[in-house]
Amino acid sequence: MRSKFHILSLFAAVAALIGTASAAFADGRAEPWQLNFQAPATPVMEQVVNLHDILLYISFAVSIFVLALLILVVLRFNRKSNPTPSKRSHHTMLEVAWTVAPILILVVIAIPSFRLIYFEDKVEEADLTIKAVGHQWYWSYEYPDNGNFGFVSNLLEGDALPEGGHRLLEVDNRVVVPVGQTVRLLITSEDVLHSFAMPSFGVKMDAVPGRLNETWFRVEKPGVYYGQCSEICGIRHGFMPIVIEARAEGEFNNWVTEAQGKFARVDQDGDVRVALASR
Ligand SMILES: [Cu+2]
Repeated sequence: MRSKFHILSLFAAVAALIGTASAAFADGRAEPWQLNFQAPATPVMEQVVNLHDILLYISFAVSIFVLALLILVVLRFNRKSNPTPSKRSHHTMLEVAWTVAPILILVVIAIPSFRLIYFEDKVEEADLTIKAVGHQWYWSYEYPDNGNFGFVSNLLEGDALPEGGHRLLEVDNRVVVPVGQTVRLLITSEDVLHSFAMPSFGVKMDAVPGRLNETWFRVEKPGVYYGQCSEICGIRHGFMPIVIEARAEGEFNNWVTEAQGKFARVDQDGDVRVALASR
C-alpha cells in the first residue's frame, strides 16, 4: 500500500511540474526545453489537451498493471521458487478476459475520440472564411468575405528579421483574424503537398493540389500565434512559417480596410498569383 502511494505521489508531482511548465507559455509558439503542448488558444485545442490527459491516465494505469504482472511472474515463477511448473496450456475464462478487457478500454477511448474528431471537422456557421494556399516555399492567403483580397506571406530571415523576432517563425504579412469569431479555413496547394499546422489552435491539415480541405478555429484571446508547414515539401520546407495575429474586432476591421488598399484583389479568373505578380 505504501509503495503504491509513493508511485502515485511521484506521478502527481511530475504532472504538476509539466502543468506549471506549460502554463507559462501563453504566446503561441514553442519554447526552448518546452514540455507538453503549447497553451491552447481555441476550443478545439482545449479539447485535444483534455483527451490527451485522459489517455495519459489510461495508458499509465495499463503500463503499471502490465509491469506489476511482469514483476509477479519474475518473482513467483522463476526456477527457484517454482521448481515444478504447471503443464496447463489453456484457460478459457482468462483468454476471454484478456480479449474483452482491451476491447472495453478501446471503446471507452473511442467515444470521446470520435466526438472530438467530429467537433474538429467542420463548422455549420462561420463568421468569415480564409483560404490558405501552400506554395514552394511560402503561404498565400485570401479573404473572400472581406473584399476578396489576397496576399503572400514570406519568411523574414537574415537582416530582415526584426529585433526580438523569432528566427524561422516571422513573416512579412501576418494573417489577421478577429478574436472570438469563428473562422472557416480552406486549405489547398498550388504545387506539392504542404500541411497547414498551428499547434496552439489544434489545426493540422494537408494542403493538397487540386483539393480544397476545410477546417475551422476560433481564437479566444488576442495574441500572435506561430505555426509551420508540416509536410516535407522540398528544400525550403523549414522556411515557410505561418503567423496568425488575433485582434479585437474593431482593430481587425481597421486592418481589413488597410489591407484592401494594400493588397491585390483576387479576381475570378485568377487567384493569388495576381498578388504574386505584383510582388
Ligand atoms: Cu510546405
